[in-house]
Amino acid sequence: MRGSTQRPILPAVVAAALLSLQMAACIFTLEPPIDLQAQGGSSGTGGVSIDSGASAGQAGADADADSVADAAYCTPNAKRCDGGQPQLCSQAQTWVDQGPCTGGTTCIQGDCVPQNPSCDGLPAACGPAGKSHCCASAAVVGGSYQRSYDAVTYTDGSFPADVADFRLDTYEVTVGRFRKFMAGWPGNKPQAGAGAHPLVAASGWDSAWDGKLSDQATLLAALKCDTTYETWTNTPGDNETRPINCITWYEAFAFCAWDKGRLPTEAEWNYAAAGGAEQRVYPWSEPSTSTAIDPQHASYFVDATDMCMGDGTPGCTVADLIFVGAKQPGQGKWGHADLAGNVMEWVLDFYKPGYKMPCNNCAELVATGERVLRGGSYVQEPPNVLTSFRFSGTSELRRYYYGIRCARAL
Ligand SMILES: [Ca+2]
Repeated sequence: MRGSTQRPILPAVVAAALLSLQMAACIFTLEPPIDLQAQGGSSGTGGVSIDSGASAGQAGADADADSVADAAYCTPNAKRCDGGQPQLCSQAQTWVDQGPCTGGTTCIQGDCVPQNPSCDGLPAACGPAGKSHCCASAAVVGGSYQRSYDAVTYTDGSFPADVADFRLDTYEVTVGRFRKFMAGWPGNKPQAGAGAHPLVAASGWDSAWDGKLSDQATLLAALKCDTTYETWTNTPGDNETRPINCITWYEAFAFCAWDKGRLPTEAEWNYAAAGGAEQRVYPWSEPSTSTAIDPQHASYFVDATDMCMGDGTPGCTVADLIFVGAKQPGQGKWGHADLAGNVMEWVLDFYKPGYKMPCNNCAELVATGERVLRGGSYVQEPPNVLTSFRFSGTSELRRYYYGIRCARAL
């Protein structure tokens, strides 16, 4: 979608309710309330994650004992690290090597995850069962596709793009990860050129932006941008695995640069959400033209009666900023969570109607006054959490439905 209607009709809940009335024909049957803690963990790439710990790779007299223990732990789809490499338990209950971790990643609980500072010492408490590493970052296989085209809701195929292989974090940045960032603030502000996209010239931090980053006391206060919906707390609380919100574009950029990553380009973000050339309507759409959406797939604004159903309960509260990755059925083609809804996510590009052309790993870096956010949020209706939908806001804007997801080198 492009043109003025995709500009940020920004959503007081009241406005969202009014819009939802207009979109009544698009509302689907509601599912029963969801028990977030009971979801997932038993299908697909899920399963129990087990770190084999110190016993892995021991030789000699311990070997037999280890093999007995391994057999006991090896339930199909379970994962572990062995000698620093991920292993997956087969249906025949045999540990199978998954290949070494590459690209600056390390094996934690059976997954290759970036060695980035935001998860240093954090418990693996994200994902469908609350046991996955919050810094999990899934590889995206690059290719060619049409930006914002899904053959159903938006049918303008005029904006092709090529995207190289990259890594996109599986989850939105959590409060817990942002707390690590704040612990070093402001000493960890980005240096000039930091956080650059390796294939996009002049995409790193510009020292002219240094003044956009505040001191710690000011930033701590600013993170509390909405008394009802802010997720930040000055001491660890119940929101540690909810998405951080109330973030400006500059802070999003600074976080990802510090965390050994970068902001994704709009083309990359859209590519991951659309399943690349599959051109999915929603991240989970299979077939790609399926317009099915329900509260088991995403946290979004259902309708004027139920409003926010992210937590399985009608009405909107901070609990509708759901624990990242809680809704396993909503995962995208490469396993990313919450690409539709929860918080909308800053990307690198400036917003302009249409798209930068041509686009071979492109980003719109010509200033237009506003940056792009993608994915919609828990206070947007289904049409606004489509993979094709764009929002925009000035770089300094801070909203309770703005959040962060970082990209990285593969
Ligand atoms: Ca999101």
